[in-house]
Amino acid sequence: LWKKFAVKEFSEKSDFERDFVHHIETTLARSMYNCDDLAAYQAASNTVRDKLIVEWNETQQFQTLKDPKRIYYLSLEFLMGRAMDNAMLNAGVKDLVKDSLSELGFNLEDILEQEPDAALGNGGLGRLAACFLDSLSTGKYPSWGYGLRYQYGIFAQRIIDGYQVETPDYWLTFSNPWEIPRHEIQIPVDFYGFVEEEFNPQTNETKKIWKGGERVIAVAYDFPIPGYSTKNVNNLRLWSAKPTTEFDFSKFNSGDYQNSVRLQQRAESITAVLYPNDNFDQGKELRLKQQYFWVAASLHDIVRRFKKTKRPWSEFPLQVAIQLNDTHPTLAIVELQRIFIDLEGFSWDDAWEIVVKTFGYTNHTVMQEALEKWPIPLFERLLPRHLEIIYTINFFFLQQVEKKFQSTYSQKELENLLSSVSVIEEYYPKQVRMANLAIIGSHRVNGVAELHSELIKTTIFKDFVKVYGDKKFTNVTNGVTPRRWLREANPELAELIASKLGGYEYLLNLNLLKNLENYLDDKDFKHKWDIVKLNNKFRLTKLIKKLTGIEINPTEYLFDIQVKRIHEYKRQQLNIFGVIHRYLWIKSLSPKERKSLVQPKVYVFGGKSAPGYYMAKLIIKLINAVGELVNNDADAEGYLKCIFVPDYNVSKAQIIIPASDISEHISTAGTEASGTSNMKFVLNGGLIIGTVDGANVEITREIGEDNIFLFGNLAENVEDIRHAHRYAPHLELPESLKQVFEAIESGKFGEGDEYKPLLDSVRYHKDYYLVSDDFDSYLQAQELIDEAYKDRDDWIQKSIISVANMGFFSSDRCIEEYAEMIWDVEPLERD
Ligand code: 26Y
Repeated sequence: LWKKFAVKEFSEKSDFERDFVHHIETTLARSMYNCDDLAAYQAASNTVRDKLIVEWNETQQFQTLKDPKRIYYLSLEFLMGRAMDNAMLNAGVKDLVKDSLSELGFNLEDILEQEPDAALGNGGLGRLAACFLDSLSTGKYPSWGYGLRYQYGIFAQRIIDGYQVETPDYWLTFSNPWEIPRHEIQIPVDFYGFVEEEFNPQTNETKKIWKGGERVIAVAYDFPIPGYSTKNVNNLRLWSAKPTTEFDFSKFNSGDYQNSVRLQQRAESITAVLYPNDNFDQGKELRLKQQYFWVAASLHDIVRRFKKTKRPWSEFPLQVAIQLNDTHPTLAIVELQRIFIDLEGFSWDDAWEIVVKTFGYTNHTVMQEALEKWPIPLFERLLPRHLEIIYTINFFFLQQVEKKFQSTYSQKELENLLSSVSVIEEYYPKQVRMANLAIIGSHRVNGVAELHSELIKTTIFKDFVKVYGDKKFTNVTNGVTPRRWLREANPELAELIASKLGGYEYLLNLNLLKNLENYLDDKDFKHKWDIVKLNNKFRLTKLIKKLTGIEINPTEYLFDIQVKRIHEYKRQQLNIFGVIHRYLWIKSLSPKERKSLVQPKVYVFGGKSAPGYYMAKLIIKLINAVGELVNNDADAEGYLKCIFVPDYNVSKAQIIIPASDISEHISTAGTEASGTSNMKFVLNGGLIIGTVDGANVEITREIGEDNIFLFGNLAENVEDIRHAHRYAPHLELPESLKQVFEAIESGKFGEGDEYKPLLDSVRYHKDYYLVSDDFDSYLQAQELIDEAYKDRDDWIQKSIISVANMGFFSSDRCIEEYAEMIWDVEPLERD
């Protein structure tokens, strides 16, 4: 009977309009007579959402029926950005919605602007997870994302007097139509407490029982993830912390009412806020709590789903693949082992075999300060049983290592090897090394670009290669979704490409872009290509005007853009020193010389610094101070602009990236694991200036070295150069950089003293990031860019060839590689 009442999805304008008005009048309890853009956004998004949910339900039911192997992607960050535009494009209803809204008197673009970004991530790692979800759905892989539903995403950045000021990002002010609260799914998670031994007289065995001391409830919130051009809708499940309703009566009765309320509030604080550190470990107790809360709830869910199928446990790794997005979810390895031995009664070895087959670990950094370590005393208090299990894992592992090497290694060599691969670092206090645990507990470990995957094998994890050989270590070069990063961000370019390639098929098979090379002599096409870039520059200058008040006429300028987290290793300081150098040069020229020699440039910066990262904040201040001077100097007018776009986020990236002529990916060689914005920029027809680092290497291989501006020292030489710096009596700066430092110290950019730490880190503190070594090479590459830009026809040619060869960097390719090499899963087509 009920089937006849099944929800009807809209498929025509009149259906959409009916549902829209319905939501205005009932869901929002408003009237069409006073419906502003915000209300229209809410009604429109609810209408699109309803369509998704129907498909989401069917996908989930179908998967339950077929019971395929599923992928579980565990990430503490999902930097999703906005959902509405993506949902419409993936479902193929954007034009319909646009026309319907227009008939009702609304402008779709204005309405889309109402949606707050879901900014539940810091940068590259979080955005990668979001691209992966898109590709997993599009590729029809049965998969779930698991994360935390932070009430506060990454902070909103304001620039006040040139300084970064953080303000809370409470993104849930208006009810969020893109999430479905599952109040019925409540999973208890315990912390603290103690471990008891229980003797079982029947089996003559003692069992360890963890009695937790503090209980928190995990409530599920589900976010439907639509695929492009498929009815497959996967699920992202984010957990929110809630207090238990079991009130602490002992406290209550003793009149300590306030304290028992405080305990309840403490529970909610677990999912209150995303930690705003990128590539920097602080080791805070609340962060460890977040990790366990999320991991425990997710595994409970995964194990429950498996148990429902009544399959034997031996089939667990045939049905379940869990991918660890960096070490943040490494506790999942320990938790699964605990479930198997403490709760399900497995032997240690049987349990461990299943655990290792289940997990894969992706490493995203080689930098020491980003490797997670937890002090043992903290661990022992918060998760006493897990620490015991870690000791046991480590004990068996070290035993195995010892056995393998005792006959060939000297005592000393063996000791060194053991202490390097041990999960426990002998330090004051001792620490748990999460990366070592992740490697030992996974069947595959991957880096995120070729160079990076080689580096982890030869540097931070080299001793594990001795133990396991190198088969356990593999590479999956990152990718980005062309749906968001081409079609959604750059509709004009996407359409121009579609007009040549016979439609949008290339969004599903990005290698088809290769066919653009057939049009390299097509004058009309190249002209249109140029116009699209100019239009995108106009779109960006409008945004810049709105955010900073600064007006720029884009027709005259080359746009040079660096947007990413602010970090010393990413070297925004190198870029801004370069801008100062250019400014000094322009000042030294006569008006006539300027006219003939200077390529007008706008330098655009954007990105957030971790709130406690003093040096990064100083770099932001310097960029703004340079902008203040340069943008108001008549001598530089028409030649140089320097803009800091405040509050860089995903939706701003979608406007900024398509507008670049050149973007900067200039990390010290060997420090940027991959980078993904480099891929986005090139996919949008921008060229790049970069070091031989991360995915720049593979981008060069794909697009050809004539189409990229590489500079700087190579990764293989960085350690030697650092060594030389350490032992040099003083560091000799290049003339070019001396001039820049003098200008800064002369007080041109405000109080010269203020930037002393920044200059000193180069001059007196060993220049760890090789700014002085790479500076002249950087300036030369910039000159080559100016030269190349003069030949506009050739520049456009370079741009088209680059785009034509970016097929490899689709996250669809990336997910296929994971599926084959790590997860052993197949797509499941809904019939
Ligand atoms: C330890 C904890 C505080 C922490 C939090 C966030 C550690 C690291 C991170 C974030 C790391 C990150 O975003 N890494 C980036 O991952 C991208 C996707 O693989 C790479 O493209 C990029 O090079 C790398 O820096």
